[in-house]
Amino acid sequence: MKQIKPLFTVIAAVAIGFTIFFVNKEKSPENTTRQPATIALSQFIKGDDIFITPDELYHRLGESNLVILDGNHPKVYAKGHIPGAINIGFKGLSRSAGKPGDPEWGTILPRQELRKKLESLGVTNTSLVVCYSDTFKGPGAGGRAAWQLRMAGLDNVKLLYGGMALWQQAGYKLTTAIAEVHPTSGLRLQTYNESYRADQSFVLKNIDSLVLVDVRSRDEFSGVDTSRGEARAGHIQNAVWLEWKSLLRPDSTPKSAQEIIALMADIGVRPGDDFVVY
Ligand SMILES: *[C@@H]1O[C@H](CO)[C@@H](O)[C@H](O)[C@H]1NC(C)=O
Ligand SMILES: *[C@@H]1O[C@H](CO)[C@@H](O)[C@H](O)[C@H]1NC(C)=O
Ligand SMILES: CC(=O)N[C@H]1CO[C@H](CO)[C@@H](O)[C@@H]1O
Repeated sequence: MKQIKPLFTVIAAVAIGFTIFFVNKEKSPENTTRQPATIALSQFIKGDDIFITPDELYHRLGESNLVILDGNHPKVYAKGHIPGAINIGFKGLSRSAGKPGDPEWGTILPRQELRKKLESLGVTNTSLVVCYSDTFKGPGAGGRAAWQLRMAGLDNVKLLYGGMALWQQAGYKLTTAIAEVHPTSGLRLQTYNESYRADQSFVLKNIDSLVLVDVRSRDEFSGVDTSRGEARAGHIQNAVWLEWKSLLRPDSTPKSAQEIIALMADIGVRPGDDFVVY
């Protein structure tokens, strides 16, 4: 059976998953807002590989091999998005037929369907794909897409550091112009890398030894909040709670590696340990 992610791969999942946290309702005029904190990607394992900074993305806008995927709700996208970004929403690369709790609902599209979908979005095997979202309105969507694309073997896939909020704080504009899409063909995807996911049978089989981390709100964890469409209230047996927001700073960027290590230690996870997050 599958090996589960080492600590920093999963931290990446979480960081990847939930980058933005703080939203400027107004579009900021260029360069009138404060400068973001120094960005030290190399403190994270694979940080330079996984993230792209707002400055780097800005300087690459317009490059022919760049595909920007916006994971926000279509209504948020319509109000403003990064120039050239194509809206895929939260479940754009996932199976969405049926309802939460149905078998396979919300899981990654089968490989041939994913390939067609990505070709329709203009992705080739040499594209640089940048994913982002707005965490309050599209929580985790950018990271979810980046995670799925990496699982399918596309290695030139990046998550925008700090998401849409840091982009704006850095002084870069949003647009309401709908991006032109240039469909492609000939994309090659790998057989999915199964080390990226833990399925139900794996979790059940290992339930007594596994560290399971529930990253939802405290009320969802405790079963008080049943408003999110989950099939059942509460959490998986033995899961520990660490809310996704607690890994982020108020400016939507990840906390430092040292702070994250300390938070993980509080739930009994040390660097190098395996765990499953949901
Ligand atoms: C393109 O496909 C090849 C072969 O499958 C793979 O080795 C390479 O990493 C892919 N490139 C990107 C950018 O995903
Ligand atoms: C699957 O992903 C893991 C974690 O990123 C990596 O170590 C491993 O080499 C990958 N396996 C394949 C077959 O690409
Ligand atoms: C869009 C733009 O011109 N942004 C600039 C804002 O200011 C910083 C530093 O002062 C520049 O690096 C950006 O290019």
